[in-house]
Amino acid sequence: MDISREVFDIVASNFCIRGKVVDVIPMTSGNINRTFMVTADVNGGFKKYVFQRINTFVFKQPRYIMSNIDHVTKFIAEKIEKNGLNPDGVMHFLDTKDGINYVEDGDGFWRVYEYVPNSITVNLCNDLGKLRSAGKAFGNFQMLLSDFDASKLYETIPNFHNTKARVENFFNNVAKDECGRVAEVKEEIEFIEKFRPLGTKLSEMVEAGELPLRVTHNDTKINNVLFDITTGEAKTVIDLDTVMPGLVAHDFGDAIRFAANKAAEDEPDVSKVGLDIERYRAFAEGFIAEVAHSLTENEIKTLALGAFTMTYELVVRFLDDYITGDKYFKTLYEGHNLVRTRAQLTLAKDMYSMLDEMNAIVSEISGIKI
Ligand code: GN1
Ligand code: MG
Repeated sequence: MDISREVFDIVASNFCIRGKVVDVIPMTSGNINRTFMVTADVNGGFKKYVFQRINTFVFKQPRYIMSNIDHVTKFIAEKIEKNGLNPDGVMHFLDTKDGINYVEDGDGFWRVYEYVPNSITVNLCNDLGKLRSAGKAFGNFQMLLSDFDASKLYETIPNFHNTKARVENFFNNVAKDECGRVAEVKEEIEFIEKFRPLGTKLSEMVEAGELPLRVTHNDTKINNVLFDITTGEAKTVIDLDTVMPGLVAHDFGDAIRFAANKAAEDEPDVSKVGLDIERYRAFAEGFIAEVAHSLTENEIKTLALGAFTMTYELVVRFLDDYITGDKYFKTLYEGHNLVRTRAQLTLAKDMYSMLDEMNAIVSEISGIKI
């Protein structure tokens, strides 16, 4: 490992973890931050923590994320306590001796939270019960924050899901072609151009005031849900780095993009990629049951389009990173971002061909004609 054991000892002592660090296991999921499961021997009993080093290329102002997280987790924790709900329903970040929830030193920007016992994350999931439960968890997360004062939040990554701005930026980078990679991705660029009107429709609707902004999670991959190992039910939603004002359709859509795909986000064999409509239905049932009562008709009518939009947006983002030299997303091998692009492009096309069916399912569940 490129980070020495000593660094973990120093971070642990900053967060007042009194025991000795006895084990550090890198966790591979997550395309941005570095995450480690750390075990400490506290008075002869082992206690587990999750240590994360924030990617400061992506998050230019990591203190802002931690301020958002502080507000959001405290707000949810209060609600949970008031309503007698399961305290595992929110993450508990540790404070340092100075009473702040991060440590910044020569080795980076670190935060620590307590590992939620008996919990597990999944990447690919074909268990419909789990998908329904994940849908409920993300819907519930949004409902818990429905009366949260959004003016307390920093916009940690401006225009994060402004697909229109991302496409404009992408074409500027195509024109620059700084790595000389544009010639080999002509087909993918044509796809982005062809589907630009549909892919940027939600951004246009926001500009026209046709969709409300709410406090949303913005990174609703199923591996950002903790499941109870015993019951298989979702316990809590994690990765709160991008909680910001956003669209309900983005949260629904990004979850579908990841969890209702028959293959991994970066599957090299695109013949395996496609939308599994039963997984889509299961997630939609859980999510819509939680949020439908508080949504406008336009929001419900754009949920399925949100899935296409987020998949289209990831085509743009992965390809943008590829042609600008792979600086944003962690890559595991040369060309990884191009493999991701092609998998997402295949999925976006599949969703496009199934949009009517996807809308029909939302209609059936919500009772709103689309
Ligand atoms: C990143 O770090 P992770 O894996 O939760 C990215 C998301 C992308 C996702 C694609 C801050 O999320 O927006 O959808 O990769 N997060 C950020 O897998 O850019
Ligand atoms: Mg993330």
